[in-house]
Amino acid sequence: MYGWTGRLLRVNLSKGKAETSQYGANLAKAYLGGRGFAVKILWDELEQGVDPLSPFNKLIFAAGPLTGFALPSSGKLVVAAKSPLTGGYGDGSIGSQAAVQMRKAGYDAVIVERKADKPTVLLVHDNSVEFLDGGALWGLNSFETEKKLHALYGPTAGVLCIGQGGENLVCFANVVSQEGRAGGRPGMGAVMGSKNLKAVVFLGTSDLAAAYPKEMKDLGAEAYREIMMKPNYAFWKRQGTMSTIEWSQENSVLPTRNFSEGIFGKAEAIGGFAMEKLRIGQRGCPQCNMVCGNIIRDSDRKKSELDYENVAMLGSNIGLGDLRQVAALNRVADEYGLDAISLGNVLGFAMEASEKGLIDEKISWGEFKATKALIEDIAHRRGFRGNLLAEGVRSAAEKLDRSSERWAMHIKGLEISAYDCHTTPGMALAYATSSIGAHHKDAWVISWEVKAGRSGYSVEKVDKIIELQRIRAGIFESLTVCRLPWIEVGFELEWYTKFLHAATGLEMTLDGLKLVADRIFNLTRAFWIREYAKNWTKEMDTPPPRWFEEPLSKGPMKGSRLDREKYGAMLQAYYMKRGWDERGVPRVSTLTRLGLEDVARQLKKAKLSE
Ligand code: PTT
Ligand code: SF4
Repeated sequence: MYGWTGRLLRVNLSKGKAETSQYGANLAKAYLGGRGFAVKILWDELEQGVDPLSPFNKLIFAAGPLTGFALPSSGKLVVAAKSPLTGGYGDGSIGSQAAVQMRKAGYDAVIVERKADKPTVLLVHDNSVEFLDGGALWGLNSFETEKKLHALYGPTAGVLCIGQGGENLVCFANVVSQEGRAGGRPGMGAVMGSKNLKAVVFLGTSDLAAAYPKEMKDLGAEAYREIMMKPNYAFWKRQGTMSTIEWSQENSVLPTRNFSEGIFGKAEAIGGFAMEKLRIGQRGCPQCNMVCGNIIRDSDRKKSELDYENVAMLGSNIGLGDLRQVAALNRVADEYGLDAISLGNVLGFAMEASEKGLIDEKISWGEFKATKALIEDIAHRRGFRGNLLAEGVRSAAEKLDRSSERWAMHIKGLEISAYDCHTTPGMALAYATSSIGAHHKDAWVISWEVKAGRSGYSVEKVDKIIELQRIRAGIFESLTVCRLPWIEVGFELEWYTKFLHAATGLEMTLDGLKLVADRIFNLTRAFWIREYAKNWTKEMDTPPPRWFEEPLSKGPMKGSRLDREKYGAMLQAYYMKRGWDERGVPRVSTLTRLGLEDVARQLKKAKLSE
């Protein structure tokens, strides 16, 4: 095969053994890589009902056939496992030298099984796999850990590691790399910690083999040039994702005080232009010429890399309007390896619970020092509140007071990312039907919806969401290239079919890729259904009551809220278009059409589908 290395590395941490296997072109063509490989492996190999933090969960690092070639923004991989936060399929995308080095070491994916009996660092150097004592690193934060590993293995080594959050099994701990790249929102860092795996280091020395090397070289050079010529490139380079703060504020969708409002009085102070004044540097993922990580010095004098989601969730959502302080919380989240989106949610939840007198501790909106101390408690699962919040808002609401479920802002257990949906039913549906819970990565429909007319619950919106899910959840997550060149500067999708051809020799049209995307999406859905079994209901695809019951009280969209009945009808229209039944379970005919006959058989045998 070209493009793909055709090799998987399977690591057994309890035995300290590793073995390589080959896979064939059929798997490659049917699932592409990244999320496609991850969900296929988890479906095939995980026992239904496995405890996500037990040795029997599997942690997967998977790249795609473009990863590591000299192509725009191709330095990403997917980290996946059954999620301890949601109990369903979980993954995240991470831009890291580790993606490039893993492929150069000769692997498209690494499957980590069982649990080491002591803290371990996995060192993968081409064909050599070593299980090193990670005892000296255990307890260090992600920045310290990475620094030590780079000192040992050189600056170009690819490192993925966890901070104290992952070690202490915080359910929304993620995996960190390169001091500002982080991935695996639904607790992939906790799964890594549960396996006593502190870090993975990749060193690869082989060149990747392309089917058409000359075409690949020319295309790559042309593509980098093309991106730089795009009209929005210059502004993107100035602000990256940070300009979304101003956009969200203008459109009343900036999450504010635990998603109770869509505008924030101090939005300007934490926005893209404020960031520009404080910026001291920029960095990004490998192979990228859009470098979007903007660094400022935080209120603790440390460097912190800012992104929209982090700033909104650790800023407006908790009522904090000082960008340097927001940056300090963001830095702490990276150090501990805690997902900043879920963290902003649990903090907002705690502040609201405090305001309503449901917890003893006083923690007020926008209070910096107390918030920082609370994050420390969460990362170490210290005391009642640290432990409670380390489980995420769904679990916290169940344990605290059932009335708080109304404003525990999650879908299927994953905390909502940074777009308030009181006024955007399409975005609410996109969150509700995402592959991993309430994340915007599968369908960021909101920018289109705001232009197209936000109040409607139309079939056109359903179509748009499905279209975006095919492109984003399917194509980008399986090729594991960054989607931002496409979204932010309008780098056309056709480029990716050309890249795929040059890398693999495969002639696949966009429609062909979308079919693969549907296969992956339905398999992911089947994974959730199998895990939740009899407890699966369509209510799992429904946003929290707050957006239906508590209208916005401020700004131009004052009085707006979602309509439950219309949302329900839109959800049913979505199911129908997807070929799912009225509970959102894929029909046998749908699975069969996608070549998932065995999945259909298994769901039927377990009496989970019609
Ligand atoms: C992603 C989610 C996002 S989405 C952000 S900011 W964003 C948050 N980043 C965090 C962080 O940083 N530190 C931390 N401790 N927690 C964080 N949680 C949040 O995680 C990221 C970029 C961004 S910045 C986005 S939109 C795009 N996401 C992509 C994606 O998902 N797939 C893809 N093929 N391309 C993408 N390109 C963009 O990548 P998750 P990264 Mg990330 C510090 O991880 O779990 O997917 O959640 O990966 O390398 O940091 O790049 O306004
Ligand atoms: Fe990474 Fe940003 Fe480049 Fe995407 S645009 S590859 S997130 S630096």
